[in-house]
Amino acid sequence: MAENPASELIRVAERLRGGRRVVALTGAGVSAESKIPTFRDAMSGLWASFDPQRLATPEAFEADPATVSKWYDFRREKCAQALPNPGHLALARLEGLLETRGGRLDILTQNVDGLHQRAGSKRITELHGSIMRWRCTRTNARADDLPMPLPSYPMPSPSGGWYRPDVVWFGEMLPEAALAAAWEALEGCEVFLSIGTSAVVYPAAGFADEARSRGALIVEVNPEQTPLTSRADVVLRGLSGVVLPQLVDAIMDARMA
Ligand code: BJW
Repeated sequence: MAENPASELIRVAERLRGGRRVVALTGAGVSAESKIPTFRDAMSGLWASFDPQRLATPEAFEADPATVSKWYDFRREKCAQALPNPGHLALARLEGLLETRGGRLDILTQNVDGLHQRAGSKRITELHGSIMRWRCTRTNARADDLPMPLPSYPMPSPSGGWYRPDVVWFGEMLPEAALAAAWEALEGCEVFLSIGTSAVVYPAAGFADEARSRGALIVEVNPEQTPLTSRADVVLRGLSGVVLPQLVDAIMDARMA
């Protein structure tokens, strides 16, 4: 993989240094170096023959709640065992740096693994829910303390429903509070970082254009091309666990210069 020209990194670092409002939209790629497979990676072993895009729907749960519950429980355990990687930690550092200058970093994450929280980031909006929580299909009551693994698939809830993962499936609305927080963050955004996402799932895939319409610099961090690449002002090619620490170091260097 080719290294990014230092000038590009410095350009973004300069804007981050001068910026007060930064938004980071994160996707599964940010957690890839924590050994959590990205959403579109083939699942290994037992799950190799299942298509994640088909399992992540209300229709799949309706048709086969046992298989869907089991798949999410398998992934819940993987997420619980995973550790934040240098990319998560760099974003937590960036938040601290911006805060000391009276600025803020809002992380809008499509990830459901809770690794930004565990890395120490504070301003996090979970757009697609959390895999660590379950929700009753009858009452919507949430539970984040169910045994791991679950005792049965699916697991009945006390009110006569089933526990489903508290995530947002295709065709479902994002939580209202999460959407409101996202729009508020985008409102004053000066630098928009799109990190480790294939930029195809809406509404999150539309956030970069919203930020651009408000004058933000659009930066993509990804080892691969995405539909956003051609519309980004700067593309930093590479793994987020490598590029993000370089970026934060560059801000620090510029501060000391
Ligand atoms: C690295 C890396 C490293 C690898 N470092 N990078 C407008 C137009 C068309 C369709 C729609 C539209 N509005 C709504 C829709 C329908 C639908 C949608 O967007 N469909 C598209 C597929 C076309 N959206 C919805 O249904 C949403 N609901 C909604 O909008 O409600 C209103 C509505 C409904 C219906 C119609 C119209 C309006 C809900 C979306 C919910 C998505 N949920 C999931 C599952 C969550 C639970 C779970 O995890 O199981 O969220 S789907 C899945 O995709 C998951 C992810 O969060 C999401 C995004 O994936 P992400 O994060 O980008 O991961 P990958 O795997 O795709 O990409 C990884 C990237 O990382 C790659 O680019 C790699 O190169 C990179 N990478 N290693 C940096 N080390």
